[in-house]
Amino acid sequence: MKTRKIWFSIAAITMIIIGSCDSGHEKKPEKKEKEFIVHHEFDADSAYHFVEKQVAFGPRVPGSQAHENCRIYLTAKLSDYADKAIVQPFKARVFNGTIMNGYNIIGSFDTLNTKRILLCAHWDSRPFADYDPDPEKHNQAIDGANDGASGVGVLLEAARQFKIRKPGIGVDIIFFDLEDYGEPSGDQFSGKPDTWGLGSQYWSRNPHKPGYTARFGMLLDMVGNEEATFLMEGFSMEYAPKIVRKVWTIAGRIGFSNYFLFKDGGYITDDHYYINKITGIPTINIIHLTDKSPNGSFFNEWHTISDNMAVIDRKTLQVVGLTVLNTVYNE
Ligand code: AHN
Ligand code: ZN
Repeated sequence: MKTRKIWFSIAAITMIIIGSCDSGHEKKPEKKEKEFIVHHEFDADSAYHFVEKQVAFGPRVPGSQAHENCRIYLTAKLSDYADKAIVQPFKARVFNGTIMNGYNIIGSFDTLNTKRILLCAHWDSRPFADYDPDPEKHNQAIDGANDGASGVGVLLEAARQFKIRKPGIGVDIIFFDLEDYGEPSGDQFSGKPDTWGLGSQYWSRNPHKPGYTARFGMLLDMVGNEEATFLMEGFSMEYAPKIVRKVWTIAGRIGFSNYFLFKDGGYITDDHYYINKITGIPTINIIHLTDKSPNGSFFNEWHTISDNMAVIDRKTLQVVGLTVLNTVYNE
């Protein structure tokens, strides 16, 4: 009798082991693909309106009244849409040695969630039209409708959407200041490094929350031109190749493969470069790059006084907005 009992026990244990091995195979977590749900809501007119509002203040050159008025406007909008909004003031030495006041504007959703995504754009506009075809205009400030306001406009509309439908993950939207105060090209060009992205350099060294981190970041720059092409920018591919491929794949999946091209672009020293280098958060740049422009890799009106509302196209704002929203909602 005893031996029969032992035999039963051995058989039972063996069955349990085989059984658990089997279910272990089926439950391999990396094999379980999350179902992709397409998010359709993004109001292009609303995004366009947010771009228009910024441009209407006049060039948002740091130190100017327009800059201050726009800061108040953007802070109010983020306070309205996000769970928490703050302004991070800082001082930075610009290329000519002057110390200037800058303000990063930050809106956070689901503030206690430790899983986070960072979305960013720069809100200042360039004080010099140093690439204008007319040399007389090289010292004029630009509207920066595309270079600056477009990315902020798309993210404000994204914020408005996040208030309607919660992202399901923590999100921080940062509008960086003093991105575009880089040393102007010209006769006395010294080639000083790191004169661009002063707001992102400051934030990367002094994040709004100590020890802040995120799964990944997406920077939007020049996302408003008609039929814009988003090439795979060099630093993004160096620091965050998986995120580039993830986002480009999502863009293709929702019908925007004509905009997001699986084609290498050049290396652009932009806010994402400092975020990657200083914080280690893998961050990509969704930036209009082309090889057709007379200005090299940027859009035709880049750093000219013609970077105004006339270059903004609702469809492109929509394409970028939906790509960003679908990436966030499916994370
Ligand atoms: C350089 O041209 C080195 N960086 C460009 C970054 C930029 C300027 N983004 C918008 N305006
Ligand atoms: Zn610029």
